[in-house]
Amino acid sequence: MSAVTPSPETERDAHKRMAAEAAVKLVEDGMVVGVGTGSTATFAIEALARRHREGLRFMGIPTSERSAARATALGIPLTSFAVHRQIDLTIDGADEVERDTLNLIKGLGGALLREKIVAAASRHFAIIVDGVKLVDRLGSRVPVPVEVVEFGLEPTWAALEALGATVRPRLSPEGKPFITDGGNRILDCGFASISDPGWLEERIGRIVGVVESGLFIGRADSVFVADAAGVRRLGNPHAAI
Ligand code: A5P
Repeated sequence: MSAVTPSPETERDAHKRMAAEAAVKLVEDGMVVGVGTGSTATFAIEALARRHREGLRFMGIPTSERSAARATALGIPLTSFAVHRQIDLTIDGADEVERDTLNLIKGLGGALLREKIVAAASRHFAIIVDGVKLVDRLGSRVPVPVEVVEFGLEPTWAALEALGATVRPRLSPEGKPFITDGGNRILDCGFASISDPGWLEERIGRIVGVVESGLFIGRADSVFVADAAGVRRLGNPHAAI
């Protein structure tokens, strides 16, 4: 049997790891921690597992089945909203961060609904990204993922187009319709450049058939950004944790 050589960490991966490590330093004994989804959040899960092995006591609430499985495999104790209604600190990735406002686009990993529920229940919402994700205006690099129910997908799609979106249904790597943890579909909505993301979030949310959008407006308390120059923290450095 030939040994599988792990692929070397790319520069971007190294930046994601640096941002994750910096944010995980915020975790304190006894906290309930929201556990994000995606490649950057996976570095945070690894750092959380290491701190847990070192003796830090905390419990996690995961934002996806994928992250729950990874956290469990690494020995992180998990809890649920049935036991803890409030989360002290959530650490999650993002697909775009608007540098002046810290508004976000999330959901390219497909977990936006649980991510937004977890963010809304968090006293502190920390975002971890590599520098490529910082943008002057949301929508410039990635579409806005919109989670919709399967029934009536076509009129929901048309309503999103009426808002100016170029709509593409999300597919799995096998080319089948992508199904979220909640059993819904995702429509990726290109808006080119979004001048009023708060207005857009509100208008998308009013469409019947929409479950949630990947616009996270006014939710991030701090953003850890890593690039070749190191890690910097944006937002209020004195925000309560
Ligand atoms: C998951 O649904 C997303 O919101 C992720 O947080 C986001 O896509 C960032 O993922 P990466 O860290 O893999 O870029």
